[in-house]
Amino acid sequence: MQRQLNEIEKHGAATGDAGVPARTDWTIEQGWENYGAEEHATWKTLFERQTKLLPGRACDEFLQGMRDLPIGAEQIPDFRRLSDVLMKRTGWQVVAVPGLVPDEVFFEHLANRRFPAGHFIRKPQQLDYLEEPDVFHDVFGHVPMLMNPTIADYIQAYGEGGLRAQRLGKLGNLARVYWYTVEFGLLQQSDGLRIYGAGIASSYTESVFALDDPSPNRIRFDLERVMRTHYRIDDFQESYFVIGNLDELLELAQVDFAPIYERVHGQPEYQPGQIVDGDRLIARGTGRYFDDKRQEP
Ligand code: HBI
Ligand code: FE
Repeated sequence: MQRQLNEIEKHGAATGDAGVPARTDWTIEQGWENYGAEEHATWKTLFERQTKLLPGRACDEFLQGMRDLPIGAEQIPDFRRLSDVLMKRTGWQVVAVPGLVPDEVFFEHLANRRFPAGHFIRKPQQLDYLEEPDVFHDVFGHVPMLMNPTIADYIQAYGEGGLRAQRLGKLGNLARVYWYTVEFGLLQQSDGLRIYGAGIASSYTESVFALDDPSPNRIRFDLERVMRTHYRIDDFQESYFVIGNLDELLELAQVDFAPIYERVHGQPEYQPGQIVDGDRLIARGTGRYFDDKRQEP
């Protein structure tokens, strides 16, 4: 997280000379008319390969959300058109931001059912990995799930929970819940494991790795367990946490986290690849991919 925040400061370009955003909520105009042919072409490349890959991999709700949205291969979507459809369905909007925004600003948007989406698109040489959320990650990865009423309410609750967690000094714990659900969550469907996390759904390589590679652990989601688990922002996850259905997230949104933060406080934390007593394992990972990497010079 710290590393991500430092990134914000470097992005003076989107802010004024003093690094201060023009609007206090950090929103900007998407400036849809200003995208060039090359930027639309990058979107198309990403869109087409991901759209081929996801049927049978993304959960049914994701695929349905995608079908119902004005999103296609030819152009980067116009946030105004997305918001029109989204607003009618779940009361959400998509607003443009320059990239990562401060936590408080991010939570305030979510708590008000506004999804802040990066307005820029990655460069053609960064197709497979970038750290900052761009329009492909934010729109392709997150917005289809926001068409689902359950996820729509869960992410709003996360925004409200984020503001509370910040006051309690527990943002680290909450961020892990977000990470292992909204960003990297897997769902047990009757016909097998599926992706619902946006970080996976917007990544070609991780969409395959998370479901098919024997290396990572796949562990039944447990709130306290996840609050105690570190995550990696620079590579595939070593463990994925699996929910049984999306309604589990809504139950989670109704839980008062304050006493749980207290319980978790001072207890041992877990490394991303660690398996611990009490884990309900869906698949124990071989760790192979990560071991190989650690041996690289
Ligand atoms: N800003 N644009 C954007 N997108 C994010 O996902 C995001 C952010 N700022 C803070 C943040 N995420 C996280 O640090 C919180 O979820 C904890
Ligand atoms: Fe994201």
